[in-house]
Amino acid sequence: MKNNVSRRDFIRAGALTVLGSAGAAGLARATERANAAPVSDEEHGDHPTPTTVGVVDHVKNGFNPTDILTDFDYGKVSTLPNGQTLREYSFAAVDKNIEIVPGIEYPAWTYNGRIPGPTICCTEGDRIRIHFTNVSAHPHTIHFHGIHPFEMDGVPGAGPGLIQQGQSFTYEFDAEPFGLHLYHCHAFPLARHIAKGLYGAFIVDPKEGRPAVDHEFLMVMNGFDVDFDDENDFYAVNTIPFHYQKEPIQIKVGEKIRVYLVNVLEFDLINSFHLHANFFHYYPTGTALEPSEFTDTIMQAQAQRGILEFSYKFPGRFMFHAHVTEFAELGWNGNFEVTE
Ligand SMILES: [Cu+2]
Repeated sequence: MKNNVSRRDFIRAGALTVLGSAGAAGLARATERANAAPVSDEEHGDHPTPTTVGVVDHVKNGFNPTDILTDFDYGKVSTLPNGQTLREYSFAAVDKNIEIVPGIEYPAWTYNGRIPGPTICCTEGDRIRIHFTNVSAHPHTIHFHGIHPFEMDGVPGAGPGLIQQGQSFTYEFDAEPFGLHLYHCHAFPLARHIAKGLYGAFIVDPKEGRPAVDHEFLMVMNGFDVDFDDENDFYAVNTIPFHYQKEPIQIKVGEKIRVYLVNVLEFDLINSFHLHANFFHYYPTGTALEPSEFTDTIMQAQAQRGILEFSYKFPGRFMFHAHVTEFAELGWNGNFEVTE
């Protein structure tokens, strides 16, 4: 069905009539300003892009995107009789309302009540064991990217197939190959199950490790279709639009930074990442220890991912954002605050 109302019309109209929140109205005003042409430099003020007014309730949401940058989860660790490291995780599929922008709650489907789900971290060759319980109102699975047996593929028709409400299953496999991967629900309709929030990052370190850095950050590029017309209304890194614009990521001049960047965006074919006033080394899928590119902008289709490494030469507040301007204006932009 072709909609006569554009996404931005929806945001304006929705903010003023249906959703009626001050925050959404603020976004509408900001978006209108951004769309009005020409806009004088004076009107832009200190804000290079639109933003929302106010903040979402991170406590009620149960997660904060600032924490998700670094909450790498190594699981409950033990050693198997054969000497192999075992990492165990408990995952529950949970229906939960998430406040995406101030005043707008999205009826999400989550792993463990957060979007993205836990960031699984391990070393190549570790045994991964995921105790999965579905307490959502819909059937779900966990499909991991990586190399594993058919019955652990987490798709309908493989192993237990769909995990129904109230049921459990334990996914178990060895982590390979090393690299930056992801997991997501593979129930159908697939786009809806992913867009609702059932995904996360799966990081497999090489046995010899990666070179030491000062900061490692996880960034999952996502978006939300809050009116269910199969078009995204908001875009973000780690779920909350504009979050790192309001709360810049704190780093220092010369520090080595590694970003694990994953694109899970549904409904739009291409996402992108652009770093201001800097260049980064790029390792596609993280499956090699030598970068393939030295650049300031990369693009990723859905489920593409890669590792970025860089340092800042100068202090300042530097933007990073989708180079698709529409995505940036609807939430996918943030800042690194670089100090001496
Ligand atoms: Cu699902």
